[in-house]
Amino acid sequence: MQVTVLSGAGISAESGVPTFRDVETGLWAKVDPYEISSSQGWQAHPEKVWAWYLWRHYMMESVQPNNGHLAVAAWQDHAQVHVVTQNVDNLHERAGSRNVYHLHGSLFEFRCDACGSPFEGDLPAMPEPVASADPPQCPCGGLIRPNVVWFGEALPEDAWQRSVDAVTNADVVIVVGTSSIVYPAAGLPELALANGTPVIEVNPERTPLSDAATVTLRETAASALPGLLQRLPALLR
Ligand code: BV8
Ligand code: ZN
Repeated sequence: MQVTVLSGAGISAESGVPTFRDVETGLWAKVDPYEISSSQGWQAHPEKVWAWYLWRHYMMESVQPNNGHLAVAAWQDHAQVHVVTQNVDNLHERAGSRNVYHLHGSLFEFRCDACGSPFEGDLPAMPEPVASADPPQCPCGGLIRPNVVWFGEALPEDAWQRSVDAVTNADVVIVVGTSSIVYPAAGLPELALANGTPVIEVNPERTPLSDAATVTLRETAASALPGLLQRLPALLR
């Protein structure tokens, strides 16, 4: 059996990683996450965008995968599992998932904004979160940026293609912890449904996907995912 998981920030919420929604409450309440995660934001104030990403990068050292990530990794003993994630954290990999496709890039890769060469240097330290910090410079003079996909930027071709294949070949698609409003990622569950593949949504709140999903569970990732594989036959009857 092939299970494809589509995950968003909500799967990392119980690890203590703020979701895009929570961000408005934390240190970044004054910035709009959609503005700071855009190529316009980067062009306008790279030092603010750099500080936000570097803080998020370092924050990952103090959090752990939760029972939701661990359940998805454990499913690999019983099924072929592919994880398509909108998250830029590394918690799926740290939980043990092997096939992980990052549709929106990663906090753990950096590149030059001008010549595109990967940045292999030492990252500047960030003992505590700050609102502004100058990004390192590439020898070519360009600014170093995180390898994440900002609003208005194209998704990585390879991750996108692998994700479309993983959805097309799935026997069931489990959509967990995403508000399902950002495209083209949010189009993947629609592709599954159009192929007649059952889609199970796990989210404590309703989303634009909830009405179309085969099953929608108003539960959190860490509580719903551990027992979900066993519940599939009953859920999909
Ligand atoms: C593209 C990476 C084309 C960075 C992200 C106008 C102008 C320009 C573009 C557009 C436009 N109109 C539409 C678009 C397209 C745009 C888009 O969809 N915009 C939306 C706002 C309408 N998309 C793009 O721009 C994409 N690129 O289209 O390119 C193109 C093609 C060719 C050439 C050039 C260009 C790029 C989009 C990627 C943006 N980058 N992230 C970073 O992470 O910093 S998006 C980011 O927000 C996430 O990755 C995710 O995709 C999105 C939403 O976040 P979620 O993960 O869903 O999290 P959220 O906080 O929203 O929700 C959390 C959910 O979890 C909630 O539902 C909550 O109930 C639930 N939850 C909470 N706790 C739990 C839980 N669930 C389970 N358990 C819990 N405990
Ligand atoms: Zn360069």
